[in-house]
Amino acid sequence: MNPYLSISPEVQEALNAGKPVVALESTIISHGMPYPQNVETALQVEQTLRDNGAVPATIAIIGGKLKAGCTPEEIEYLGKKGPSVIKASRRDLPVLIARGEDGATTVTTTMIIAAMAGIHVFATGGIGGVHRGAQQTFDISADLEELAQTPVMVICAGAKSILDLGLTLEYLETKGVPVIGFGTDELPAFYTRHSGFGVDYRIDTPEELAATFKAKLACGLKGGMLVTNPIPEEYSMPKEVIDCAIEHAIHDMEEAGIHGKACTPFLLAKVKDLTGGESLASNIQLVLNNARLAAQTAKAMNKY
Ligand code: PSU
Ligand code: MN
Repeated sequence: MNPYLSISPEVQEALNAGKPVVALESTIISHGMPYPQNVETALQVEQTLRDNGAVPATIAIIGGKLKAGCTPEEIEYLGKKGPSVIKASRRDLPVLIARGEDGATTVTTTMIIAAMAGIHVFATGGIGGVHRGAQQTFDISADLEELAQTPVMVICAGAKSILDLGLTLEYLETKGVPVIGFGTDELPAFYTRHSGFGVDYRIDTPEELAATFKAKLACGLKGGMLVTNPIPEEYSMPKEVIDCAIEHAIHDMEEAGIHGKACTPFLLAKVKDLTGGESLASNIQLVLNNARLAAQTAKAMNKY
């Protein structure tokens, strides 16, 4: 086994017994939400997975170890440290390991560590993608390349329109990543159920999600699958409100000269401030909704 990988006893026992396990990321804890809502949400997401019959594996890098399964104390530690924890993408892993440092895992690194541990289902909020203006900046999230090469099903609420959603879909098509709408033909845009862009396929049951991903794995087709699960209607935000906040946030980002890996955390925090915290409440609900679907899908994976 990889000497840098550290699987928690509970997760290891579940994997050995063939029980459903769902991976969770830690950048959403350290960079995606403020303290203490980040820790409360992370623990609530774990509880939601348990209530739905799956074992949670919150993934992070702690003291240079690739952790699959964090304790509540470790989650509290990452949440309290917040953005001072390094946001760790694929390129950062070797340095953090060699230096024995901490890192918050993005979708990319959560997929990498989940796959090392043998976990195939991962629930989160939103993924990174092709940023608006990428024609000039080249800012394309490593999440898309990871979906192209690592065998993990990522269940999210679509992508925020801080990204260029059309170009993000084009990129995923080129890389052979199936984009599934759960119960919808339209790509959801995180806070809202509508983006105006179609998904590749609509799937209505966790059983069919599981059967589809199993088929991909069995054929040796490289890479993951993106499942986009719309935010429940009652928690969704009016499209005009969120679009306006995003335009404003992008303007402020350009004015402040922010670029590179700081873009996404800056935009997330700005949008939250501009919507007076309403977006944070939606954000929490959509993650819980994704956790429920992920638990059901992980259970179905064991049957197919
Ligand atoms: N989008 C969100 N919430 C998040 C992120 C993205 O709506 O928390 C985080 C995820 O960890 C994702 C990362 O993998 O940001 C993407 O960062 P970048 O755009 O720098 O690749
Ligand atoms: Mn980027």
